[in-house]
Amino acid sequence: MLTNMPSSNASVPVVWSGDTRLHVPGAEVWVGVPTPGTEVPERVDEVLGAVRAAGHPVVEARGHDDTVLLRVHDAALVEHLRTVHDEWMASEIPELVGQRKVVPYAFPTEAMLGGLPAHRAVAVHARAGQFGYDTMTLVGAGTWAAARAAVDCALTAVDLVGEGAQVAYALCRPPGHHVTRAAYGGSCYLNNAAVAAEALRAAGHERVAVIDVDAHHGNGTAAIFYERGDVAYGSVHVDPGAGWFPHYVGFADETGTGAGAGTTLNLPLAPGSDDGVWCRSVEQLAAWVAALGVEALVVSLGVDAAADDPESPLLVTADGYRRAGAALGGLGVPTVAVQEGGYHLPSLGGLVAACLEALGE
Ligand code: SP5
Ligand code: ZN
Repeated sequence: MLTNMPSSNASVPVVWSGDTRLHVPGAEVWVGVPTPGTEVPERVDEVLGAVRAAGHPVVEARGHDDTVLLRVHDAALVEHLRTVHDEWMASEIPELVGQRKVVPYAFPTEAMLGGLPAHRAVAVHARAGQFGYDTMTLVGAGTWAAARAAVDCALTAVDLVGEGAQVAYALCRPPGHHVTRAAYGGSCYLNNAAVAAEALRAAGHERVAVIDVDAHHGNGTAAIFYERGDVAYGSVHVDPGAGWFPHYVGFADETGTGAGAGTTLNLPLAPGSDDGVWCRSVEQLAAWVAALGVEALVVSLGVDAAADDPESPLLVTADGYRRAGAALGGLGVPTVAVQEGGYHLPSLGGLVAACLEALGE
């Protein structure tokens, strides 16, 4: 076989949009210190290059209206993200302190309110903390356009599955799984995976599952579906109990409530976990959703569990991601994979391609 030929005959349509590059994080503020953002536009180029080299067809995202998006998120969050940067730039803040990206500084938590009813904050720099729950996730001039384009990528991938593809992959950026119904954070702005799951429900699949293999627990997706029996959420991630983001949730005792009782499964792993236990965990998640009788699958495909990734202490290899793809593809249900994290530019494209190769077989 010629070495410059695609190494796989697997063919998974890849949906992307050039607009996803418009979000430029610049700094992220961590423990009060601006550090270089790792969720950079070049991530898109790396993944595109790798999936093209592997022979997957690449298609442009089609525009979709807000119908499904507004089933997942509060209208107030969507409106905030759409308008907040313009409002920030029109405020005194850019001239006063030179900050041209939206960064919250105060948060209307129960700790601040102490039971008092919160009024709408007039100052945009205060309102930023109503919708953003951390200081790492800045909103710049292109953030809304990119986040909304990522939603279109996810919705187009769902369309392709509806049109007969067994598997489609959405090259979403910025990622989404940390976004709850009403607040953004964790380098995420709109929850692409939750939108994909909701769109699969709307397309007639009665039971849908999200399997999240990003290194971090997808607290946003988990919360959105925690009380629902029709969308299951399963995740393998670095143990928040070992001190890792999202810190407060993602523990094994979170199993769902109400109609969603038993439809959440968290598999936290110790820092330093490698292919053996990680792949067994992905296989356990696959067996669990099969037992639930799931008819369609969303994969939150973060590749930051990789050994070289700067944002997590897991030690997964490309072979591990290939085995994960095989386990998930083995479910044999219509599947939409959505890009989440993955920050090591030299390797992240190959990790995505390894997973897609097996997922599409
Ligand atoms: C989608 C996704 O993978 N989000 C990851 C969010 C976790 N970020 C936690 C960051 C903790 C501090 N990082 C310091 C590195 C500064 N660049
Ligand atoms: Zn992550």
